[in-house]
Amino acid sequence: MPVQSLPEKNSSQPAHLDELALAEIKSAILAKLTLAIGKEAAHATKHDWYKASALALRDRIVHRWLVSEKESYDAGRKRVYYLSLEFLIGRLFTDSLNNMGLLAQFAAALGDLGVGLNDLRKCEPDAALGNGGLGRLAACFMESMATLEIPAFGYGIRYDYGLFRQIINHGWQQEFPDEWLSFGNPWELQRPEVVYQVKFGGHVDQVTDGKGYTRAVWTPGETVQAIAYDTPIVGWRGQHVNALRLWSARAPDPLLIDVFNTGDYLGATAHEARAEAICKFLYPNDESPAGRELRLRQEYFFVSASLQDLIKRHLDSDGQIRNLAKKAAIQLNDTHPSLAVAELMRLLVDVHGLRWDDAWQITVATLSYTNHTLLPEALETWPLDLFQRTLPRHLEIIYRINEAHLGLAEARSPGDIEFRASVSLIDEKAGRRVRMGHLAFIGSHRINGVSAMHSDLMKETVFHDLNFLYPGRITNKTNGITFRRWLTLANPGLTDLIRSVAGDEVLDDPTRLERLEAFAGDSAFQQQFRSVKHRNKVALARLIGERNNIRIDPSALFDVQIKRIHEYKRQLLNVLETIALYQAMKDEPNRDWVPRVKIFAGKAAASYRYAKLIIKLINDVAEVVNNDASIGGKLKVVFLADYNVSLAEVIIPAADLSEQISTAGMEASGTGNMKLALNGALTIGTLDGANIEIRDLVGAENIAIFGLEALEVVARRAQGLDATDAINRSPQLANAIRAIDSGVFSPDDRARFASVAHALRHLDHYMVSADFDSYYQAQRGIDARWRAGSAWTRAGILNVARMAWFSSDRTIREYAEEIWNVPTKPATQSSPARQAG
Ligand code: 4GP
Repeated sequence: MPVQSLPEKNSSQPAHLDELALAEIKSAILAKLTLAIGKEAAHATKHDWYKASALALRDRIVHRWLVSEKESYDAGRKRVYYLSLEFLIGRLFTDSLNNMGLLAQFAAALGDLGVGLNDLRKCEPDAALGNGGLGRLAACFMESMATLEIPAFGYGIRYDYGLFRQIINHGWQQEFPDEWLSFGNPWELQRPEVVYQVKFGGHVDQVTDGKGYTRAVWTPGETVQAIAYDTPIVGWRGQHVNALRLWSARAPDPLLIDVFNTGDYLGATAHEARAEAICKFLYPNDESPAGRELRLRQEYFFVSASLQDLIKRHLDSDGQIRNLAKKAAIQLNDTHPSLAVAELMRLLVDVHGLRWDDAWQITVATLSYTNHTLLPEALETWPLDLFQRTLPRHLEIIYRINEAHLGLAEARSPGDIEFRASVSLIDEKAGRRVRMGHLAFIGSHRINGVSAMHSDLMKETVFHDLNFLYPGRITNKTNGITFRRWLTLANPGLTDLIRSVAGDEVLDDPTRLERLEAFAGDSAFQQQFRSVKHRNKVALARLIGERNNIRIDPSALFDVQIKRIHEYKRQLLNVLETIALYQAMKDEPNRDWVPRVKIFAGKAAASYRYAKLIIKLINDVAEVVNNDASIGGKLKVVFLADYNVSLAEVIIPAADLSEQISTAGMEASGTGNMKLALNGALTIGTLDGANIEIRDLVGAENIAIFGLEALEVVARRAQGLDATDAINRSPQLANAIRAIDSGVFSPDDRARFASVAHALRHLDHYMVSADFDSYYQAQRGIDARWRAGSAWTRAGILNVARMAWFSSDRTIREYAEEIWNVPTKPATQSSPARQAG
């Protein structure tokens, strides 16, 4: 079967196009161009065409949206609310076209108008309203919730600037604002009538009424307005549309005219700037007190607006505040929205007049919380004084929740002061602080981790004592990814090949991927599989040539590590292996080396200096290796700048090897691991996060596992962090560290990486040195497999065939059944999906 790529034909489209529909689409696009953009076709830029097409598509989505809304409203259905400070969406144009079944029609209509759909696609900026995995998961979940026809709202912040744009300057990361809204945003609908007041500061008084009841009255010191912007998210086959509602902040009085007229122009808008700072920028650096305050204000702002909005919707349709838990399920994505516990209590008790105990029961029944990391620094805590200043009423509420909770703790473990201190909502150790992870836990009926191992570790580590106090609340929901974006759209060639053996039904039922198994050893099929991969690699090689001016050979092994730069993700381990391999090649230039291209991409948090130094190291190593003629181009190192969803969509289909090499016990799940395996890459990885479930499903022989296991990491750390033993055992490691330390890669500043060398020798918290040998050996095993050609391809095909379980549709079904208690569209399934674990 011929393999074609966008935009000529996409896998989900009918073979022949309806002429009438085509004419209608053309005239819709032209009408938008004239009436909404104000341009003649002859003068329109690509960007104008993109916007006109997006608006024409949006009209069609909005019709479905209104129908979806009406249906769920009329049926009085329970709704899901997904509260997340991050939605890492990427582009929506082809995603929405594909889900609406309109990709071929739009491509043909635009073709007739003399415009290429693929060119227009690139005009759309990525919506990068997230940092990494947690934000991308939220985007996959929004798509799956629409696909499964769950009435759902995503709630977040409409940041003026998303995740920073990364530029690599002489090897160093530099951050620039991401001006994603500068050309407008055709997807969103501003809702000027949907405005809520969000209050901050002030003081609380206890007021006794005529009947002798005392109640708290909060007199806030500041009000900020939240205005809604809705983006429709359409599910696969276009049957259901949900809204992603993002809040923008503004001051109630935009301009103090009196002050302005005195000539103090800055003073007249200072309060506006303070209000608008809330939605200015994704994740302000929270190293400074001002940054921390802004972060807390962001969290409360979006939580309060979202809860007010969903309660209003509930009251409009049900009328009874007491029924909230029956009609609404609120999922807290990480601790960022955990103020929802206190805010929902405030709204129920102070505003809607419920009794405390009833309000608490409703709160716990409505809320649930997903934890995404065990890193203690990511479990937010807020200094009491900041909290008191910003949210005095909420602090009172938290104290009262804590009182009952500590009473429970005392009953469970009488006289155990340490136990009480460990479960308390207030951390008394490092200055008094409010523990937001604890608050989310106590206020939720279900708490979930994102892979089997992560959920188990939650019980054993960060939530050990809370799990003892509230047994049965922790559950696991292993992450998933939407196959529509990460297979169908990102890899149309592979999709066509899969359809040729698994039938078109595979687009609705991923369990049909299993049908590939029968072809895994078939040499003709293998050849087709390889040629799809090769074409994707040619496309990536072209992009690398354009962006980095590095020539790479598409037939080399593409070894890919793409994710946030973090010590625990161990890009450093990968670089060390790169250096060791380079040295080995130099030592024996005539050996039959497997040609490799090491591809890195990812951003480091602006304030994370060590991670930024690792980026510099990768680029410095690249400079030396790529320009050393003595190794005959057998090894190339590429750092692709400004990693984002759209770049991932190009890299992933072209990857041969997927690096999932985190220190065991530290990666909660990973989702890049799933995307890469689904696209036929083999994984080299540790027994960490969802790698374990991937191994269980693809089979141990189709994945390369290495390194210390989580328990061994704990045991080794307990013995100390010195890695002299590991270095003494491994000449390759010793040489690689020496090269870094002596300035081989930094001749302009030989001491640049001294801190890295020191950490590798004596502060090996992330087990980079400890795991080096095992990793190096596993990589040589990869070389051997790669040489075996057919066996490599077979393993790649089996990876694809066995990934069905990692569809985010499966994950969302589990949330719906086991946490939210909402029905979903029945699965179209030919055979039961294989279970992991
Ligand atoms: C990430 C985890 O690091 C990753 O393992 C997981 O797959 C992802 O969440 C989705 O659950 N965590 C974050 C974060 O992105 O900011 O903590």
